[in-house]
Amino acid sequence: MSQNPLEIFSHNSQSVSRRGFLQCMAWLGTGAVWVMQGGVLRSQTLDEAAHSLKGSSDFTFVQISDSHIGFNKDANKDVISTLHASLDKINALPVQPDLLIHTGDLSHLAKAEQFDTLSQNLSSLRVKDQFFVPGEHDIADDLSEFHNRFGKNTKGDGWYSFDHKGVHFIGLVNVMHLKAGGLGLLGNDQLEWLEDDVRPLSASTPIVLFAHIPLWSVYPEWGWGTEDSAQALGYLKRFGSVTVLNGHIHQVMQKVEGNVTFHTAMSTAFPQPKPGSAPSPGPMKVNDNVLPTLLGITAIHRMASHHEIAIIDKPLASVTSVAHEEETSARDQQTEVSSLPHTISISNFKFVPEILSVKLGQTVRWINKDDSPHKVMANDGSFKSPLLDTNDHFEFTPTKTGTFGYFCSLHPHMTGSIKVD
Ligand SMILES: [Cu+2]
Repeated sequence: MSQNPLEIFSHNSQSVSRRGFLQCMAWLGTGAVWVMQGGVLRSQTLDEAAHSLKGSSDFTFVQISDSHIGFNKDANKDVISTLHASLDKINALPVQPDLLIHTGDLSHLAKAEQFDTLSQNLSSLRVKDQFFVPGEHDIADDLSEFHNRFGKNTKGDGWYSFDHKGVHFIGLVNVMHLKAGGLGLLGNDQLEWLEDDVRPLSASTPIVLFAHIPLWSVYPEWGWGTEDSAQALGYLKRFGSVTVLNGHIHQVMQKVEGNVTFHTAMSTAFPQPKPGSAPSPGPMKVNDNVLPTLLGITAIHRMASHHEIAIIDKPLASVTSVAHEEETSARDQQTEVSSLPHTISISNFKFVPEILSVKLGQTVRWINKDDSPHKVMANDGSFKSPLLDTNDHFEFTPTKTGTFGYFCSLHPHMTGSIKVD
């Protein structure tokens, strides 16, 4: 996992220009297929896939991700419409998938009405077997709103497994109990459960593992990875075919490592920048006619005979040529930093200033200037904010001297400290 993330194969790899990337997306939309064979992903043309899927497809399932219901900023003011475009495409598939998997961030702010809106919309699907894992946006103080609707019959923080036509599916939760300076986390309880869960399976059982934050090191600088994923994957080493599906990064990235194929999905709501190509992750404003090509669904076809999994990424619309220069980044306009004393601005997924000195008795105020929510949490748990949406603030008055570390409990790579004297 020591690859430079920019060198990891993806549709927008260095080998293709931006124009090529968009043509690639359009090409995908018209039916390029990713096939996993013996642990290696390969692409097929539409004709090949249509032929091979028609006769030999055992079953298909579809993945959507990162609906962010409730998001209404510039990057996409109408996340319901773009969700609907995905759902319409799923309903129109010539072969209806057996299952739908949603890989998290159903909601933007974990509000009851946002979850309800998603449920209502998903009820229009012909696919009735729907499976979910939470994203960090689905946690308010806890996962209760998510659990009440989507986490029934799950274990621990919401992990579970099930079998479908010979494939063992495992849904994992890696957005809870995150630690300052860390990444996504599965935790010991879940790892132990996973080890037990797969123990009775024969090594020839195909495994599909899904979780919100990537279970591979996409870009740890932005928190795009899971601290203890190697241990989880260690339990799956003996299996011949393991497919890992994630969301969170709002773009397609794929990697094959031994018997494991990793795949991240696009968001139905808004795109995020390529790793390292912007000051921070977060909603990316792009030209309106580009947006539909960056939002999409993933259809995965499982072939009965060859233990192959074909992955089709299907953008909502096809745009054949849009110049790179037309893109703008919302974050370019987000460098505003408050000059008020004792104020920490949360901007571009950073606490500014990172270290703040105050006198005992003075109040510290955090203001979120990002289009993404954040949540301030003391390293020792002694104070925590509610979920802070854009322009929300939180105040805390230290009652003793010393240096106090804190982090964002949604994005634990964001850290800061307060020096009180
Ligand atoms: Cu955050």
